[in-house]
Amino acid sequence: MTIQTIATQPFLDQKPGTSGLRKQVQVFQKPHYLQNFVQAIFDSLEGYQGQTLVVGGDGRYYNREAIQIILKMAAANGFGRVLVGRGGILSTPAASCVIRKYGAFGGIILSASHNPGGPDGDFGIKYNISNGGPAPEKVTEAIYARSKTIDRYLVLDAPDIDLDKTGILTLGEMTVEVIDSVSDYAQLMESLFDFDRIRELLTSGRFRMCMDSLHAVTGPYAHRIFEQQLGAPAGTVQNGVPLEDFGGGHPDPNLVYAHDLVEVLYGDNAPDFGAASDGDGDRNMVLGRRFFVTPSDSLAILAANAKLVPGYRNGLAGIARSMPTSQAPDRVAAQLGIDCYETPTGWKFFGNLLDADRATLCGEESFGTGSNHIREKDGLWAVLFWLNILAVRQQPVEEIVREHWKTYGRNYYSRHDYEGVDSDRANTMMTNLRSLAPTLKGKTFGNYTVEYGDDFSYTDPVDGSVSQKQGIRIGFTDGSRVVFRLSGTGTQGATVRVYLESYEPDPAKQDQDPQVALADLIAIAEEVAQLRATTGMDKPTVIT
Ligand code: G16
Repeated sequence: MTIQTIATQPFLDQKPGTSGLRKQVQVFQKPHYLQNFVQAIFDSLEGYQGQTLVVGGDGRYYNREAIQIILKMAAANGFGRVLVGRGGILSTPAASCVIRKYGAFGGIILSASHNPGGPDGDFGIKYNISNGGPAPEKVTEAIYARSKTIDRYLVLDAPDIDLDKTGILTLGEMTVEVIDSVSDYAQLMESLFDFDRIRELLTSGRFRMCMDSLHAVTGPYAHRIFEQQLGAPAGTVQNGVPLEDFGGGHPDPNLVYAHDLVEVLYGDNAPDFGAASDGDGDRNMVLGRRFFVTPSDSLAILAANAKLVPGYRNGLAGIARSMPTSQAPDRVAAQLGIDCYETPTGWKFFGNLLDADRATLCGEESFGTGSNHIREKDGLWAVLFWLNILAVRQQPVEEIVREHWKTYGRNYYSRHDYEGVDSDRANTMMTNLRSLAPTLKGKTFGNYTVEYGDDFSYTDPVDGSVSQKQGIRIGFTDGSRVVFRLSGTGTQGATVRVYLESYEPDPAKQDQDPQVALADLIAIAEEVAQLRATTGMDKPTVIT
């Protein structure tokens, strides 16, 4: 087996977005495209010779081919060992768990998360550092810079390896360990949650749950944990076989794309609890019977109930949420006397806070919740957290949420997405908003008076790094907010995201439809951003 040096030319579009490099599959299939990016990652790292790399993906189309390429490139570049999930499968949280558990140098995760898969769908790749979390911006910027000058990559001339049997193989001088994709992760979950109590609940005959894995990566994890370890009846996990194209669906756990689950939970004889996760298993959606829990509320409720869960019994060091996430968790943090950090969108911004033990729980409005157990958000962890709370409190989901609102007030919340917008028009809109926002202070819109308008900038309290232009915020004197951002995870055109939030302390007024409660703010968003004219759309494509 010889190491080949292949001459190549840079692609100029390899700038990682909110979470790694995401493109259509056909882009990744272009000769040298994936290889260039992988070599740019390796060239940006120091000290990995002889070290361990973790590799796995969400099983989408092109996962297996990409893994074979990465293994041969890792061997040629001098890694000592690669741990790869069987069949090339590792959910994003499982990859984070494995990196940490085995002291790996880092990991490469292949996923375009919630974006559709298949030959005409999307693919993605991201690098995670030794704490198990997504590479911080200084690393992704170095990778991008290198991708623009790259002129060669190294690859071992070797046959493909068998990814379907666990065991230890060699590839040149490098060891490849094909590991069970589920067991390390399942063990970690068992160490955090009261499995006996959850088992009691799931086998009591008084409680039914439905888990929809959307034909994506969590199928094997959910079968093992819910059905085999916790005794939930067979059939509890639906769409539990990962498919390369996710069965043609859109593996995004929200009210629009997880509609099968929504129908079950809002139908006759609905189960007590429903959950879904996304393509790579880091997102979650939680439903009670005929009841949707917003991700922001979910984070707040997990924080308020953390002491009921063994892994968090000693309390929380702090909470962190992304800027567009509702301020519901802030209220819990205030009550608990702990800090609540507001970070830009992107899980990578939580890494330093978790490493420095400033935050224990983190969450985002984009259906991501997690904790210091790993350095990624974690879909099944959130589901188990909820099950643990339900097992202890023995109340329906809806009752728990309503009691929470009574205590802390309700943060009405909604996100309006306009997908597939012309990029130039979307960028112009953001530029206009950037100049307009600071001029709005003191201006009134109906009952609302603007308290501040800015473009969110974040200074990391641990390493002092500054991230600018993270979203236009318009805050009102009563704590309500409208936020505008462009998504950093799409692959076609631009997606405009509008985040809307208002606060209602009065329990008598906490029962409105959020779209009704937020109607004035929705109108203000239209007025300041001219959304209809910019997007050419009458209404958002997705409302969550
Ligand atoms: C990624 C990031 C999240 C972010 C989400 C949406 O999630 O890890 O932190 O909230 O994208 O980002 P955007 O609004 O820029 O599209 P995932 O699940 O796609 O990896």
